[in-house]
Amino acid sequence: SNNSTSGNNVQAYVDRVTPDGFTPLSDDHFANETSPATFDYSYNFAEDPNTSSSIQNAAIVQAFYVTNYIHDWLYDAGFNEAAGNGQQNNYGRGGTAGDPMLVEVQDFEDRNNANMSTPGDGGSPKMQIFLWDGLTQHQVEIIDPITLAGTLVTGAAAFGPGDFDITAQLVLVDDGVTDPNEVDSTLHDACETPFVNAADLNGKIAVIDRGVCFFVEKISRAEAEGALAVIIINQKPDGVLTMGAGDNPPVINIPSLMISKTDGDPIRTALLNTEVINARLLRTTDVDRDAGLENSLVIHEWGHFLNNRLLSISGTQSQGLDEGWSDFLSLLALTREEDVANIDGAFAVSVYATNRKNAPYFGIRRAPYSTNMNINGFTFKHIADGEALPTTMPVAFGSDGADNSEVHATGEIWASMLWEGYVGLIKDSRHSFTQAQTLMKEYLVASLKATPANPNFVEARDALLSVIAARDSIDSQTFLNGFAKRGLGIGAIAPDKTSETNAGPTESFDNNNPAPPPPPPTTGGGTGGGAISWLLLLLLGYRFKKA
Ligand SMILES: [Ca+2]
Ligand SMILES: [Ca+2]
Ligand SMILES: [Ca+2]
Repeated sequence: SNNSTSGNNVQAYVDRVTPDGFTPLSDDHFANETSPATFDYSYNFAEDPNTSSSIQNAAIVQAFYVTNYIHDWLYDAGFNEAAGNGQQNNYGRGGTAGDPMLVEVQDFEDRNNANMSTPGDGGSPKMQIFLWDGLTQHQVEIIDPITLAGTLVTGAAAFGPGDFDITAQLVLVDDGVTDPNEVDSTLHDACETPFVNAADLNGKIAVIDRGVCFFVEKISRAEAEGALAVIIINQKPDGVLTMGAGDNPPVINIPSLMISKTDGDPIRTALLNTEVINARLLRTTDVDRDAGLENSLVIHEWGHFLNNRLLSISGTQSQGLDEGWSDFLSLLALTREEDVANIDGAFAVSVYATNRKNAPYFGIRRAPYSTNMNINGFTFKHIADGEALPTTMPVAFGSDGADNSEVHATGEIWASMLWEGYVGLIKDSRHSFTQAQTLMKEYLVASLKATPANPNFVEARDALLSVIAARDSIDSQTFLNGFAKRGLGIGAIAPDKTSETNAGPTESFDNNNPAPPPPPPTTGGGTGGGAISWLLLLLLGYRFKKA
């Protein structure tokens, strides 16, 4: 209707209640107008997005607006009714109607992700957007003695309070039993009761060794003796880890954090020497993040609808291209004219949803997108499993390249190639920023229409170059330069489409268009033959060797 977030192109609502889809007479809801033709809801970033329908409405309206915007924006570039877009009513302009996009905000089915399903024309595509975990930060500060003072890296517990700030004296638990099968100092593992020094724990922070019994057993025993909190010392040299609750755990009401063996051994030794140690245990957990506000994520998912309506996609390599096109659509839609001054800088996606406070630079991917090879140095070979990532750039994860064929990882390579071409368009003084963006949008939609089913990288490249060459030979050379810079030049050979590891890409850095054919022998009089041959070549587009 025209007074809620249910329109001809998009129906957006929260899907908080099973079953899947809008569930009438439940907590599932659309957002309604706040005044005629106005949807005015404010979002409170300090508030848990689960808590009020008002904050949910803000997220619904945001996702509704963005998905409608992309519908109209791509419509102008050729993704219209006849091309199979999603609309309730097609107004007699071809295609199959009855398929508005369903946008499900705060979807109950998962967390820390989003997805898109795309049935054939006439079936509504469905975008499901999940809530993402708020950032958890935690640490142990040793306050005194000065010889041990400092801030220690900690592992959190998957149980007990999420937020705390407790300062107290440390007490090493002595359970009086050294387990014969354990080599570690199991007098302090808190696996036997009663504790020899149980009376010392009240109002203190218990220090307990990892091992032999469950974390929750140790911590609940300390809690029973009045401990305010627990520090677990890892007994294995593997740093720290998140402490799991195990099956049917007791309810834990006190804070706990793990410290490493390296940090913990000197503390245990000092406590055994009856030194007085005071420490602070600190943990904060931010509220969830609603990915309905993450425009780059919403547009990425929208891209899957575009890609899968315009071509058939299956197999590891094609699905990697699908992810790359989707990331690129986000970059294309969100890059603004004021970004041009730093267009060779770093452009990350899903920074808000992933909420890596310590490393927002990366967003959700291994590296941000950039034409600067020291920021993003991916080339074609990096779609293959086992190809280590460049050491000349920072990466968030996956540096050994073991999982390069994972579709989002492979997508990074394709999107960085498209980004090269687009930045080339932006830098071309013939185009204003708006012209470059519009051209790119049109080239993208046309190339998806021209790409064969289940494409490999070379086929996807050729489809794009051919549709661009048909319009502007300078732009097609710009894109070829970008592909060649990233190893997908003229002589590149794509992995076999059936490979599940994208094995064996052959790189080429050749950006030279094939030489024009020699002019036909002149029989006298004609002077325009060579020029006509050139012109035909430009109009038809170059044909590139396919793998
Ligand atoms: Ca759903
Ligand atoms: Ca539902
Ligand atoms: Ca349709």
